[in-house]
Amino acid sequence: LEESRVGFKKGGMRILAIDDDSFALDTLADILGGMASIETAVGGRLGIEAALESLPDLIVCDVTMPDIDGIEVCRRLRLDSRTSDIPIVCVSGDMGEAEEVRAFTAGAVDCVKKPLSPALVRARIKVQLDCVAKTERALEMARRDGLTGMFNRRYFDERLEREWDRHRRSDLWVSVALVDLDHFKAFNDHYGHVKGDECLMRAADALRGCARRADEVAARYGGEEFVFLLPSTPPARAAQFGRLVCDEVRSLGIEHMASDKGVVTASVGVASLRPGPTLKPVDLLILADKALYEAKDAGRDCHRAKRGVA
Ligand code: GH3
Ligand code: MG
Ligand code: MG
Repeated sequence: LEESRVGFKKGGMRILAIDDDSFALDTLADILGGMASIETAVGGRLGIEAALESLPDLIVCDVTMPDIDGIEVCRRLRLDSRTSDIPIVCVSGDMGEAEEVRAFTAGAVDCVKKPLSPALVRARIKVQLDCVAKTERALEMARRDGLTGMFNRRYFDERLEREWDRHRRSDLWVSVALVDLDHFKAFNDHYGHVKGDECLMRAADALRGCARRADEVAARYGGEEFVFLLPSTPPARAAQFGRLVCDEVRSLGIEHMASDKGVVTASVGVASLRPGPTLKPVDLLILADKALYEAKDAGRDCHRAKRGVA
């Protein structure tokens, strides 16, 4: 869910409006209707539930509500990691200086006063929506590799850490596959860096296509190395995946006269572990690195798989 919030927006922006007065909600929906898709919730308790359920891009929340007031709604949504980054704009009829300070202290990004001026509300909300879009673009850039557009190592490491914690509570295997292009220094020396970059981009496209399950992550680990995160994947399936990756790179058929294979190939090291109390994510990568070394040693253009005992 968190993922879908920071990913490229497929639809438009979504705003959740919270108010105890359903007539006020209709008014708000009319004012904001052209700017985003509007969801409404009546009262603070339902508002918090709706926020957690739909993870909107922005929340507009009335301050004076009988069940849970808007300030408390702000505070609670701030404390929950799932909603803590969603900007909240407070709306109130009698917003004095002290109440405005309370709203900002609780985590609101802006305050608007009732009766609502449609033009002013739209202008202020637009500022917030633009800010959300800018932040999302920046987040997306921060987790992508510049050359290939793949996820980068930072994002991979974060995801591995998260999956690791999730798997620790289950009895499932988590697997990774390290992919290293063979004789790539020789490719650069023979064809030049520009062709080397093109080769990396083509390999990246092929590798991205290998990660078919929604929870699998393909990333550029650095240089001519790529890595896959394969959650809930037992050793046999992970090894099969390693073979598929090798086949995919070879079948691109990218000429490599400086390699004995004649085309660009990859070596793959696969590792599977069941996260135990003493193991860390880095142990899985160390294991994959050992398997990769064995694949290189066995003549390249092949995969080797290892499993660890938890
Ligand atoms: P091996 O088969 O043992 O993996 O040999 P190798 O030559 O692939 O490995 P080595 O680590 O010696 O060289 C990796 C090369 O990858 C060196 C570097 O110039 C190249 N490389 C790394 N990043 C990039 C990049 O972004 N663009 C280009 N064109 N080349 C890169
Ligand atoms: Mg390498
Ligand atoms: Mg290499």
